[in-house]
Amino acid sequence: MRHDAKRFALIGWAALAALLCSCAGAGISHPRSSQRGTIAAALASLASRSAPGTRLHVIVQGAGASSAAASVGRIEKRLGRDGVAATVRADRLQRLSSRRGVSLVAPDARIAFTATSVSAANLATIFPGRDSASNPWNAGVTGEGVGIAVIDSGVTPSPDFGARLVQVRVDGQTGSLDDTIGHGTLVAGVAAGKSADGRFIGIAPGATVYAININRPEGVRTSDVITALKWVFDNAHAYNIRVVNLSLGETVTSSYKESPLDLAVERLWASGVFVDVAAGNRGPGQIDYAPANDPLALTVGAFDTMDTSGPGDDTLSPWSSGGKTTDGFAKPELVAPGRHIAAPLAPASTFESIAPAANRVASGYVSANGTSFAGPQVAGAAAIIFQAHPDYSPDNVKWVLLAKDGAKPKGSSVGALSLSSSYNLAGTPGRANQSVPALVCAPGSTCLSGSTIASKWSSTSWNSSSWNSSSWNSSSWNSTSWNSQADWDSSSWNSSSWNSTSWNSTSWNADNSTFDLWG
Ligand SMILES: [Ca+2]
Repeated sequence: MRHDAKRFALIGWAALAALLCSCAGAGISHPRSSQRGTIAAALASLASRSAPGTRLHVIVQGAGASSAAASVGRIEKRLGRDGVAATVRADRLQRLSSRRGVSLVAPDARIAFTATSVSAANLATIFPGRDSASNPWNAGVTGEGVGIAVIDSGVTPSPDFGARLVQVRVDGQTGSLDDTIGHGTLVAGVAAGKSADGRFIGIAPGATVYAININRPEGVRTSDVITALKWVFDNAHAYNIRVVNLSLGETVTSSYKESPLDLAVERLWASGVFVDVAAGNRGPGQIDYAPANDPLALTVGAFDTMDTSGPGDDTLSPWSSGGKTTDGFAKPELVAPGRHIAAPLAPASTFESIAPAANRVASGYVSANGTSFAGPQVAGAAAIIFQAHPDYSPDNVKWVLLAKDGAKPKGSSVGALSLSSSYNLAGTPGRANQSVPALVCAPGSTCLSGSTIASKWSSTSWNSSSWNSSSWNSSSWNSTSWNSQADWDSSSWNSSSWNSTSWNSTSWNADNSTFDLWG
């Protein structure tokens, strides 16, 4: 798989953290010497854009890092037993990664230490205040250093994201990665945008957005989403992507036990990545659509703030999907504001051409409705919690968001996102999902069958080099509950048999018009 990360920031952190873990003796398994080391996507991209003789600053990891860096490049700094910082010519990067004992070559990126100052004083929007995001902002916690993968219609670069936006190119993807629909840019803005004037700020305005554009001329399919999820799986641990936002859903119902998309979501979850999913805009009783039907993921419904900042008049949006899944799980677990949510409007996009004048709240900004825009508020909240608590597992984050939720809006059976109380939890968090029969469990853990949870995750494994594409297909991921689908190998990821789900481009439009996206 080839990746293209146009921009990167803070990428050095993950590699550095991995090395520090190595020094402390945490378990890092080294690939066999016959295996080729990985070149981090951002570094491969940088090298492809560099002249052959350009000296690149890299971090080399693995038991043979030191000798490899010394012979192919120049060692600049030793970083413990199994790693060095080095400079190497761009045209020798492949040679370096192929050397015996090299597991990873990552960029030795520039780190910005400038504190992100975010103020809620000039906000033109209600939702960040309703979510109490200013509480962590005031403490300087904005999601900085945490990656949020936005699997959507792409995100168009703008000053609101600046260098915090990485446009991901997955294998076989050609052409512009910009957002020609407008949906993904809105979603990313709600999660992590920040306008220069401070009027439009997402929940985690310091987080890095990894935008994976799954919009396809022939229509979007389940396999496109799974391909994107696998990219996250392969790269999450290198770039510290802790959160995935999915403001999308299949158009056919399913049990999570027979959903390849839910299986992919659960693989990510067990690897340490939190996944939030928009509930959908089909209304009550319409919740059996993957991935909103997955019991591990946190499903987010929408309520109406009634355009007032006080919670007293807040009411569940009638189109917000909810109910009990065919597998018996109540969804959504949490609600967030989902009407009149303002965020950046992608230039030259479909939304730009169809947005009514009344929704154009400022030049370059539009307000929209839908659970699509409630979900990314939870994604931003999760990024903030992960910055404050990098040792939390996805089960911990889900627990803290649910255990410390806010009052229920009228008509809602579940509470509203309350970032302040979740962020300020004192003591040890509990774990969500403990009685859920998950589809997968983390490699190396005991996956209990039948009626108990799979995902046993520990923070020491986050930086392990064992997280790679081969472990995505590891047989140890398969719980006994998944025996009906025995043939999980790499060839099945692109199987045409998965393309029967009619996840097509019109569903974007239906999602927008039928459900009052602009109303
Ligand atoms: Ca209100």
